[in-house]
This record gives sequence, C-alpha cells and structure tokens, in this order.
Amino acid sequence: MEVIYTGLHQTPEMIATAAIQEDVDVIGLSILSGAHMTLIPKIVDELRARDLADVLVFAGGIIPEEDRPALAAAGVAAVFTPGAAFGEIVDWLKTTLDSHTSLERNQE
Ligand code: B12
Repeated sequence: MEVIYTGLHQTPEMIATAAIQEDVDVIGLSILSGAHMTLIPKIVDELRARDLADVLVFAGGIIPEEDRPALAAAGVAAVFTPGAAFGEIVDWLKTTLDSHTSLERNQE
C-alpha cells in the first residue's frame, strides 16, 4: 500500500481534494481534539459532493463510545480508540478492503 500523510490542520475540503488528486481507496482520519462530531460528517459530505462515496473512511483518536453510532450512520466504517493495537488496525483494513464497505453501502 502507498500511504499519503496530509499533515495536521487539514480542512474537510482539503482532505476531499487530496483524496481526488491521489485517487485514494481509503481515508484514515486521526482526531484527538474532540471535534470529531463536527469535522468527520463534514468530510464525508465533501467526499459525497465530489462523487467519492465509494472511498472507505475510518477514524481513530479520542472518540467516546457514545459518539460511534452517529459516526457509523454518517458512513465511518470503523473507529479505533487509544489502546487499539496496530496489528488489529492493519488486519481490519486488509479484510475490509477485500470486501470494500463503501460510504454508499453504509447508508443503505
Ligand atoms: C501528545 C498530545 C498532544 C500534543 C500532540 C502532538 C502531536 N502532534 O501529535 C499537543 C501538545 C500538540 C496536544 C495539543 C492538544 N491537546 Co493533547 N494530548 C496529547 C496526549 C498526551 C497524547 C496523544 C498521543 O499521541 N497518544 C499516542 C497515540 C499513539 O495514541 P492515540 O493518538 O490515541 O492513537 C491511538 C488510537 O486513538 C488510534 N488512532 C488514532 N488515530 C488514528 C487514526 C486512524 C486512521 C486509526 C485507524 C486509528 C487511530 O490508534 C492509536 C493506537 O492505539 C493526549 C493524552 C493521551 N494520553 O492520549 C492528549 C489529549 C489528546 N490532548 C487533549 C487536548 C484537550 C489538547 C488540546 C485541545 C489542548 C489545547 N487546549 O490546545 C490541543 C489540541 C490540538 C489539536 N488540534 O488536536 C485531550 C483531548 C480531550 C478530548 N478530546 O476530549 C487529551 C486526551 C488530554 C486530556 N486528557 O485532556 N496534545
């Protein structure tokens, strides 16, 4: 896999634009600031607006358990919080990429 790190302080628009330019299969969002309920749905909206609903979106960071259902409903395929083992994350990604859960399918 090729991994492109976009750096800190990206806006939802910048992330969606980078996803188009780099023709990505997956977007991994790391968010520790507590703004996940505001920013992640905006990122998903920006992807849909650019016809990128088939891109797999997953996230990690300081994300409370009670926020997960809303993120799942928004189209986030998985959330990994502190303590998640890197092997667990990699295994999930490989398995999921094989069956490819898209934003569109999550909405059905
Ligand atoms: C280091 C640190 C910082 C550094 C960050 C340096 C850097 N560039 O990364 C600095 C000093 C910049 C910082 C700033 C701030 N911080 Co700070 N910080 C931390 C600290 C001590 C460690 C975070 C860390 O790196 N952990 C190590 C990594 C490996 O763990 P992790 O990030 O949790 O990642 C794991 C999972 O979450 C998951 N994961 C994470 N991202 C992703 C992404 C994907 C795609 C996947 C699959 C998985 C995944 O996998 C990892 C392995 O298990 C935490 C406390 C803590 N113990 O977590 C506070 C903490 C995150 N910070 C906090 C706060 C409040 C802030 C500030 C808002 C402070 C301020 N008022 O300015 C700012 C926000 C900056 C911002 N815009 O996000 C709070 C957040 C509280 C909340 N969200 O409810 C915390 C929890 C401290 C606390 N208990 O209050 N912080």
